[in-house]
Amino acid sequence: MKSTISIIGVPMDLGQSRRGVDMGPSAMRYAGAVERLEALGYTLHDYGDIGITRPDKQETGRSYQLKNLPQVVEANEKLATMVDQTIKKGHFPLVFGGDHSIAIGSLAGIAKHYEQLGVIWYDAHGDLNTKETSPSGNIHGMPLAVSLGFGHELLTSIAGYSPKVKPENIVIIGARSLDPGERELIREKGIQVYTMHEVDRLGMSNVIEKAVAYLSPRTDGVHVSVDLDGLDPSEAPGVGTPVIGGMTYRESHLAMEMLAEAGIITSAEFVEVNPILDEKNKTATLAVGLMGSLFGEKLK
Ligand code: NNH
Ligand code: MN
Ligand code: MN
Ligand code: MN
Repeated sequence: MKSTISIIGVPMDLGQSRRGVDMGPSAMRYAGAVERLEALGYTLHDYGDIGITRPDKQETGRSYQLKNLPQVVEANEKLATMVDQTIKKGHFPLVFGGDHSIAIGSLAGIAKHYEQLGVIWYDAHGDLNTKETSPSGNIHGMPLAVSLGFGHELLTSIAGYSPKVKPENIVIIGARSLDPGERELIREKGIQVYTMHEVDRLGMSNVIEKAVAYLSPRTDGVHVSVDLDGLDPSEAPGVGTPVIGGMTYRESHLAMEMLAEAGIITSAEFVEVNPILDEKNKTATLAVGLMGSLFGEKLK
């Protein structure tokens, strides 16, 4: 792993309907992210938070097709540029959300640096909706589809190219809430998905071994996108869309530790931490612990 890590915060909650996830970057800093990684011997650059334009009136209802689209596009364009610059400097980009729509900008900034970028999507959801299949109009349910080139053109064309990733380079882990249109896209494109059923049956250790064995030979870099709602809400209560029956604290640490051992991860993001819905910063603290494992705490 690179020895310098660049943190970029994206304090945005416009890709979904519940206020508070815009405070995620602060909460993870407060939980000691920088100190935790410095203690492992990395050099940290905290670039602070990117500026978010708030709409006059935030769209939150169910009737909107793509909520707060212009502002989500603007934020992701900015993020893509920032991420691109950190990679050009030779740093490891570590992005703090914000809601998961920011993965659009992360991947837009990252993917141009790789021929075959792999993606591990650690999430209760597939985030493979388009305007047509979305049950909510929330852009945070769409970033993986957008990165594959499906969705509104203003989103797919961020950073001036599309698609960012190929379906065969994606592995989804922890899914337990997939919408009908997402299931169809998964089937049609042959995307690798380890649902909670597979996590239960195989155990997390086998799931990560298989994911690493699958991605290693076909990719030249792997982005891991950690949506905290991938974990069980009993352990990660501070998220906007909790889904019962998720991955445990232990399983999640094991996953991060095994990814550290495999040495394949080249960029990461931690998203959907909502301090307003949290219990004494439990979820942000959990996220920072997972960062420790991902960056090799156990190997030191
Ligand atoms: N699939 C639902 C939607 O598109 C929920 C997505 N919510 C998430 N995704 N938190 O990770 O609205
Ligand atoms: Mn998500
Ligand atoms: Mn999710
Ligand atoms: Mn551990």
